[in-house]
Amino acid sequence: MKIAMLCHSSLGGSGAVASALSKELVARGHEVHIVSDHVPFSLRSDLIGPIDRVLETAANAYEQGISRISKLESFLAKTGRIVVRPLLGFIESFRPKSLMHYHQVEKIDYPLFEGQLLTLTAASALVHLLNREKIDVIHAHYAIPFGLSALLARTHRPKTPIVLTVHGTDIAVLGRDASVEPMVVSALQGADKVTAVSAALAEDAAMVGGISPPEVIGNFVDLETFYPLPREQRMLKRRAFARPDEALLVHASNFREVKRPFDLVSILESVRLALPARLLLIGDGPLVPQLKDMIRERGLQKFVQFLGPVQNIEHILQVGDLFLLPSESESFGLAAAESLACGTPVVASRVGGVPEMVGDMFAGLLYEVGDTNTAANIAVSLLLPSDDDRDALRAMCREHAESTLAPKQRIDQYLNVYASVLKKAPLTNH
Ligand code: GMT
Repeated sequence: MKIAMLCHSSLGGSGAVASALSKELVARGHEVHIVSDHVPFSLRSDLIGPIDRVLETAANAYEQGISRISKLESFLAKTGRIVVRPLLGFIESFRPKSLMHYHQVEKIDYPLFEGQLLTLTAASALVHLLNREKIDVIHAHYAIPFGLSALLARTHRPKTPIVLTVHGTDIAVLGRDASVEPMVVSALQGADKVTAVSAALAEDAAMVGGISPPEVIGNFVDLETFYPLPREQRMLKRRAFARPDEALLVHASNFREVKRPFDLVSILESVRLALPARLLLIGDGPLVPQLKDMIRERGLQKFVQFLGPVQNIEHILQVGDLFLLPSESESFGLAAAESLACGTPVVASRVGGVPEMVGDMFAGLLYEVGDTNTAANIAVSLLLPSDDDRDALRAMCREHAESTLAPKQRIDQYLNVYASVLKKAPLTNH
């Protein structure tokens, strides 16, 4: 199957999910065309790594060969065409083929427009792609702009089915913001199939869009990348960030209001009343400057480290003692799920899809949004026990991840969704 995957490139769960899904689909022999404004963060090494550079060089060499042959072809145009055409076809069959492709959404530089018109430029990039390739399914991630871009592109190719996956604030925040809400509704109502990353989000999307509840396809984690380290190795790597007697709390996000990053500081402060502890912060976002001010005002600079965006987040999640997720709203909590797969327990607010993701086994580690005292108490109760007890808890986290977050079933579900929309639209444009 050939899938056009529209997704955000910036740091964040929806781009990470679209990228991970693309890799899994390619591994199963499907062809994926990523349409985005930059190469998505987690696909950088896949799409512009050394292998691609080698492929690019090989492809260029091939192109040059073709242009020489084309000259020869025009020279032999009158008499030799019959010989040259099959020769070209033969050479084409040796052209290096990759199943993962990237299509740049261009920036529009026209002084009349104040902002970027991502919805339109993404739709245009998609139209160009649809004109060039026999795309079977368009899979848009995030209701706006990409759900809408897909609908616009489809005015050129009316029979290409659209699958829309909603991820979180596209519904919970933008779906309730009068400035864009009608467009969120259009994206939800216009797609052939909507999927949501948790049951809580599916319910919300149904309410916002006036549609029947989307199919739930939870996010998944690459369990071979996100895995627990043996205790000795973990303690060794952990030394880069904390002393052996200090607890290491970890958080990763895009530091927006919805993530409640200031709660992290309050939790750290309370935990430190009971035991020595440090906080590692991964990612970047608009609230970072204010967060730094707060940390300074509370005299906690020595105990908080900002790592910024991290490409291989697993190396940090593996060494953490706890992952904190104090969000106001969270449809799934991908970084927390990755943390569980690394064996690191999660203390999180009881919101959205988080209870579904952590399951009954870890329901006791959830607290009401904003109740940082309870969060700190839970954290301390997990940090105080013996090394053996903490290792047992780490093993339970991993078991939970293996039984609920493995990719296979989720990829099967997406492929079934693609098959179902294709069945409904049997007359393709090809
Ligand atoms: O919706 C957002 O806030 C952005 C989005 C993203 O791109 O990071 O995050 C959402 O999608 C992730 C992947 O499905 C989920 O793991 C996050 O829980 C979700 N964020 C929120 O719901 C706040």
